[in-house]
Amino acid sequence: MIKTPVVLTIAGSDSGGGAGIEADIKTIASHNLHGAVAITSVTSQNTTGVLSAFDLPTQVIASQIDAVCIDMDVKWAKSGMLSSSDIITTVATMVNKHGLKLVVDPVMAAEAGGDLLKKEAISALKEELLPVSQVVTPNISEATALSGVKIETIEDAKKAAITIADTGVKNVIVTGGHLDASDIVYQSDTERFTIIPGEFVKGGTHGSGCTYSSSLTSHLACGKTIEDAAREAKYFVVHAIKGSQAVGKGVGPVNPLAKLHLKSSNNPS
Ligand code: PXL
Repeated sequence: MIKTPVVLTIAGSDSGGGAGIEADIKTIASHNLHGAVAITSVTSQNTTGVLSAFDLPTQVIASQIDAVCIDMDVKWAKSGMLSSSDIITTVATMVNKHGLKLVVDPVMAAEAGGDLLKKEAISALKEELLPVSQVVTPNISEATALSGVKIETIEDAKKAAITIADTGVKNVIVTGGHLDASDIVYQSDTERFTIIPGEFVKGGTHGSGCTYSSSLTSHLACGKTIEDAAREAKYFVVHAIKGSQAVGKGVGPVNPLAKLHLKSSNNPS
């Protein structure tokens, strides 16, 4: 029997169910893979914003990662909300200990507002976690925070990607938000850029970054190249936004299961 790949998500919980570990697990499951979790922080949150965040002790985070990795054959993991430099140091140590291939979603803020990363932790992200990671998936504002490059054009995004790759991370994907909604994939070993074209779509976007990075990690865990995985993940997140359901009073959550429901029920929407 062929073993199902296990994807580990190391991320925060969103009580509103739209982003964070909740989005990750839905996304990984809808790629027909097994998702395992290490929760870093418990946020009290809804579609209008973050009310509070409680970070778990670093030993508890490390012990969740140990528990999963000593039992299951985990090759690929993704990280989301890692709110402090202590948590980032712990995750970097565990990535080395278990030889994980890591996709970093450098989460800094919630879509509806609210900081999810302490400002002091940005240097730990650059100095400790990115050097041991395979891919980082910043949006425009995260790419600016990581590189110091103000991004207004695709050329700016390329410059930011090269600067971020200087940390040692092998691949940088600057996602969405450009004038034409395209993503830019930079592979540092070949210095190759690939532009993944996109479209702006209407729908809830809360959790779109988590969903994108989980889909990307799932495809990489199945052996896809970084370019193919980036194409598939973009396609996946567009459907999750288009298929979002009207929930809450603020920024609506993406629906990572939208495509499954369309397939199974002939739902015309
Ligand atoms: O989408 C970024 C994100 C990541 N992790 C958690 C979140 C959010 C956004 O709200 O709540 C826990």
